[in-house]
Amino acid sequence: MKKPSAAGGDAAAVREHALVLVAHGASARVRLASGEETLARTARRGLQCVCGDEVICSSDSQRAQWQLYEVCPRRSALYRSNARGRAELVAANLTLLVVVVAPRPEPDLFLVDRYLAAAASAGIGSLLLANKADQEFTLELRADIAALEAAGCAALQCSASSGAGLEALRARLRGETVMLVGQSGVGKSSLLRQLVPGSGAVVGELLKSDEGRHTTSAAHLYTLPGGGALIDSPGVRDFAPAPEMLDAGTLGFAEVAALAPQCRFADCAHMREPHCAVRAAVDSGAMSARRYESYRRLRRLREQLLEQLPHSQRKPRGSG
Ligand SMILES: Nc1nc2c(ncn2[C@@H]2O[C@H](COP(=O)(O)OP(=O)(O)O)[C@@H](O)[C@H]2O)c(=O)[nH]1
Ligand SMILES: [Mg+2]
Ligand SMILES: [Zn+2]
Repeated sequence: MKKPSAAGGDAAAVREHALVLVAHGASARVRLASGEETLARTARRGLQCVCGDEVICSSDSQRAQWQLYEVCPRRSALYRSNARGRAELVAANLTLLVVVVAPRPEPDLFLVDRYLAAAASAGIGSLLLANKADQEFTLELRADIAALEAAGCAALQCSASSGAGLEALRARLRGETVMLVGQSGVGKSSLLRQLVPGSGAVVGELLKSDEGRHTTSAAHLYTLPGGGALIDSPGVRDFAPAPEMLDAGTLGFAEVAALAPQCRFADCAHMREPHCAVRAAVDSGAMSARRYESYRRLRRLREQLLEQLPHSQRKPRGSG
């Protein structure tokens, strides 16, 4: 039986801001402003939250059952594209995307570029992290990393197994909301264990009370010991940016953004147009040919994905 209350039954309700640690269907593991962690169920259909979201939760006065009824405005949102070109929200409020590469498995630099492009287009900072510094880096990989640095991408080296470079990494991550991404096998889980002691045991436990469903592929938010947060997203391995979230003019390529004002046409796509400063920079060696090839591939991928979308959903951003 419901307790009668003076102000329309809501008088005893408690409201609190909370941070989403794991989101899964209609429920989420949240950390309340008080520090308490609890399960909250979304109050209505269509209310979508993701890892990293700030939300408002409410409960009865016993604080036993929490409902999640509002998602606070996001400072940033990282989207991926599903196979049909639709945007899927991966994580909210990230400030730094850490793209991990290693000598093995064979690096996929085009995947790295797609992550960097998505981060730049979303206003999220990025860091290239070369892990397994205890192994030998080929000349080619060194050159690829140098080209990314020349394009303005910050880079660090470390080894999750030897510990080399981890202090500098911790210092860089302090206070940031970070997501570690990269190919399977580059060492993301190993890095997580180093950066968040005890995190290994937590995976898979966070939502155990949620109808026994498993969440091994769901993103988890961990608190960094020095302040800040780290989101581990095992579900994001291959990655295509959501086409309508990419900056339509530059696709998030920093070199292209820097060169584009010198192209003859203001809407130059830097593909076949005459007097294109981007292509001139590639010809002169000022821009990496591999990065430019990556730009071209991403432009084609973006077009393919946009074509699959219904017209109403094509809302190219940027370039005006
Ligand atoms: N030599 C070396 N091996 C590493 C390093 N970091 C991770 N590994 C190994 O690389 C493999 C994949 O690591 P894991 O953390 O599971 O990669 P993930 O798939 O990105 O999560 C494991 O065998 C790790 O022990 C490192 O810095 N140096
Ligand atoms: Mg892993
Ligand atoms: Zn151009």
